Amino acid sequence: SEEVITVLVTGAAGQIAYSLLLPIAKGDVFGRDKPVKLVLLDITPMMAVLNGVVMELTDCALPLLREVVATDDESVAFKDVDVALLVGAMPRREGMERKDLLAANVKIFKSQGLALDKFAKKTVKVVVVGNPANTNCFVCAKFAPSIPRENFSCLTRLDQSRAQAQIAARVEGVAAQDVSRVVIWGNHSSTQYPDVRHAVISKDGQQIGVQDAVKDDSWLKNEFIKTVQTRGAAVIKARKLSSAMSAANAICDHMRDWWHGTPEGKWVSMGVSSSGAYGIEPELIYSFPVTIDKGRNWKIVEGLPIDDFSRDKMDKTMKELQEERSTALETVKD
Ligand code: NAX
Repeated sequence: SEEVITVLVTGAAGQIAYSLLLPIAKGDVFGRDKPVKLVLLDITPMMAVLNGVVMELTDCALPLLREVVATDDESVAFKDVDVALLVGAMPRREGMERKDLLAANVKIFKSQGLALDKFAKKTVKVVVVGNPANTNCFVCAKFAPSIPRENFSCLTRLDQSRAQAQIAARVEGVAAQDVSRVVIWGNHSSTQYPDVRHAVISKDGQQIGVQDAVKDDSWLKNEFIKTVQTRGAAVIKARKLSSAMSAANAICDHMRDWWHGTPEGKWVSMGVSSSGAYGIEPELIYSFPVTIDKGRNWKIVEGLPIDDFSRDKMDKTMKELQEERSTALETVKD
């Protein structure tokens, strides 16, 4: 029988999922010749909306989409999944403290960690998108001890793409894909550190460092970093809704590179379990530059020189993650 990749998307009635399901079902992520089964999880009150999404997927009459399952039951949703894209989370409501949001969402990811442990394939690849993404990922992995820790990641690829795009907009005649080796360090939050100290622009067979191409260190140290850190908020302000198209696109980029491997010499940023590299506390889910081999194993790019400016920013975002973890562990202990 043919091999079908089973892909779970949570928060499937939400706005990111609405931009995410079509590229997956069309073969943009796993391959144009790879059939997929989509499993869509959302909460009970969203089942009618989710049914509308299923109707639309059906109406696309896609050649690779073998089956669609829509459910509000985690024991159904996580059964034998190859890939789990954990997008669903509780949105931040007016007057809600960051702490309240964290508490609500960490409970969701405890429950989904337990479900992964019990029902998913042990080879499952997990991408946590729902915020706070790093800490949710930490909790999810903790409650799925039978699944290797390397199989858990969280999304910081949108931050990487935002950084590449800002550099491209600043340097005449350069496109975002000409910019490589931008690194996102740490938390997917406003403390993240978008680092261009190792980044290069490749154009017409030539390579030039981003710092040399931009020729404005003050802009790179201040406005550039701030713009990337606060881009999500800027989109919300403009659209009155959070990033969805760009987030879905970043999820596809993240998952495609994980599934197929990164091209020779290319790095991508993703939130993964720290090995202790760069003095980051082991097992924290921290965004690092990684390369990925054909066996779907990622490896942190080691040995990059870190100056005082970077060190300070890398430590600040680590500290925020340590604090989030303490709050999270307090919340899930009973
Ligand atoms: P929406 O509110 O449009 O959709 C979320 C969906 O999740 C809703 O349909 C909701 O019913 C569902 N949901 C809630 N609890 C659930 C549960 N226990 N199981 C399954 N489904 C559940 O949000 P959307 O704009 O799609 O964003 C989803 C998440 O992505 C948010 O947490 C958001 O903060 C986060 N983001 C993360 C990004 C990243 O780079 N890591 C960037 C984009 C985005 O802001």
